[in-house]
Amino acid sequence: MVALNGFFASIFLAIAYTSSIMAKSAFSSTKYPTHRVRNIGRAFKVETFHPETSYKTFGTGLEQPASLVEVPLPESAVSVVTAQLGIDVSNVEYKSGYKAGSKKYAYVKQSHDGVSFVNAVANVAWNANKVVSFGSSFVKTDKIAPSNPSVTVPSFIAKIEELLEGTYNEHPTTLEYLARPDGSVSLVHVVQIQNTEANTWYEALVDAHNGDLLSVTDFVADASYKVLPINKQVYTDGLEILVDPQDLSSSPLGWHDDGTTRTTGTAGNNVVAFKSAQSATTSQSSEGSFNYTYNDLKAPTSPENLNAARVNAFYTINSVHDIAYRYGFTESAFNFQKNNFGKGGKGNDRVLMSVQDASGTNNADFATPPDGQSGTCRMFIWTLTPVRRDGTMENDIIVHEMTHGITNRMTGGGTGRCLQTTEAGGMGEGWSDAMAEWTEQKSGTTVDYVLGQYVTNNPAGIRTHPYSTNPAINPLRYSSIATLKEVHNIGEVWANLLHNMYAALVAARGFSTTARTDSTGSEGNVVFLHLFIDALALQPCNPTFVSARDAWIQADMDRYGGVNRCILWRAFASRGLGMMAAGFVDDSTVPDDC
Ligand SMILES: *[C@@H]1O[C@H](CO)[C@@H](O)[C@H](O)[C@H]1NC(C)=O
Ligand SMILES: [Ca+2]
Ligand SMILES: [Zn+2]
Repeated sequence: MVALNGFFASIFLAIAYTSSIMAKSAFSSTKYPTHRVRNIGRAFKVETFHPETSYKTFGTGLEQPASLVEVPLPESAVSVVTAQLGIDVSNVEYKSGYKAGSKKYAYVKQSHDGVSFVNAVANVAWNANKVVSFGSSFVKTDKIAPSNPSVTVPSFIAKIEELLEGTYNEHPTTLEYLARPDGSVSLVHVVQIQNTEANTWYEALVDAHNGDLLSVTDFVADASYKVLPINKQVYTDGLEILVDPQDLSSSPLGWHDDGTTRTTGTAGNNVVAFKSAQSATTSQSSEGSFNYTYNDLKAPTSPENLNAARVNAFYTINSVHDIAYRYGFTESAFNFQKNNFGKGGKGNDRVLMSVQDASGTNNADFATPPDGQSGTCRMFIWTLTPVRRDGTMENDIIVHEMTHGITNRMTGGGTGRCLQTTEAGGMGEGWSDAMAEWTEQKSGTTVDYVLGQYVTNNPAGIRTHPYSTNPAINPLRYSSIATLKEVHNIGEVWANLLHNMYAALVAARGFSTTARTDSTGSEGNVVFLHLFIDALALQPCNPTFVSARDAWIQADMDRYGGVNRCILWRAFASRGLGMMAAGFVDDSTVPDDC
């Protein structure tokens, strides 16, 4: 990028700078429309049932009696349902409906003795005051349980919590009827059971006459995504279909719900991934599934590839949101969300992720305005290979960009103004590379790390050296900055310091394979990311290497009582950022007790 907006930080300044560019189911498919078997927890299997739905459409529509045309929607809905089914108004409960131009929609539930049904519903649609469709899953009630419960919620809650491996979340319980596969109707207590660690959230339907668990609603069944998993780096590592990858501790309503709107496309509370216009998102390929296959022998812009790219962008930005949230990049710490759920900070600033952005090539960038305004990421197509490559199919680039948003927001309190000096901007590039590396290290053996090798089709990637603890592979030291002028080159020095710190912490404290969704461990990679995020909030506006180092030492004191102090000092000192380092002159001093 040449003309840089002040807010934008690109993955590398210009292509010329890189010296080395060469340029489910155990039952028959006949039950698919009405049943679903879910495995819950370690050993529990439950089959849920939804009575068969009848559906009629009426072409140009059924005339309604003139007397019904002007009545409110609930009344006309109930009258259509009672007429269609030949039942009494006391068996129909209006639920919701709305008007859109000349069209009207209404949704009702079956009801008995004033108790509504969970799974017996009907819907009516009108156009120009004529009924155009009617759907119903109402059931017979000749085998229905009494409407007065004989067991209470406290009498069975412990058993249900154990079965569903979660805890009751205090959401008010309800009493409803449940239609059963054998034609009977049971009275149920409806109770929400949640487990934020394991990412589960169920509605338990418990028999109100004997306390048995009869069915569940799975609130988390958002979608499956064919993507490059966050711990993989590049397209050639292989796409996988991931089911429900969202972390409900970080995104309580999942990735497609902002509390007002629920989408089935690549737009949600944390990010909207689009091309050209924010409305140009990718929709599910089938219900609950984003199953698009990227083929890099075809142009990135071919329709299937574009869809796959938007899905991967949506997935990766959401994943970084969820990981960083666990470690402290929350609403009150100025993160990017549309709805903040009353948890502080300013909302309405989800990330706008522009995929295959037409304004550039061979790069990517991220603009970080203040908290309350959306971060904007632009991903470009790379032109260095005969068939062009899409930066969106290389996760290190997406994670690098999203991390600009994290560091720019968390340094200096959400203003977006505090990584503006060359030195601080350089560290910004370094943190971004280090975060990409953090997501991709796979074991306690810390391996050297290269960035940008797929889009450039060059194993050496886009930086001057791999990140490495070996000075023969990466010789960069604090003093190297004296001769480096460009932020990405300065960033390499910082990223390599962070790589050395990471490797030392993992060598000393081990490696957690669940660090992305569990920030409570004592392993080195968990400790590293805590200190990374904590230090951002601690450090001054426009930090230097020296003040950023001091913030890491302080972060360790604050969170861990300083137990990692000597590990950190030795790592810093090994690359010239010892106690007396100043003015880009190396120093290898560590505290006396280290
Ligand atoms: C995804 O799509 C492929 C190709 O269309 C198909 O073979 C596969 O079964 C689908 N997988 C899922 C889980 O939807
Ligand atoms: Ca915000
Ligand atoms: Zn960058």
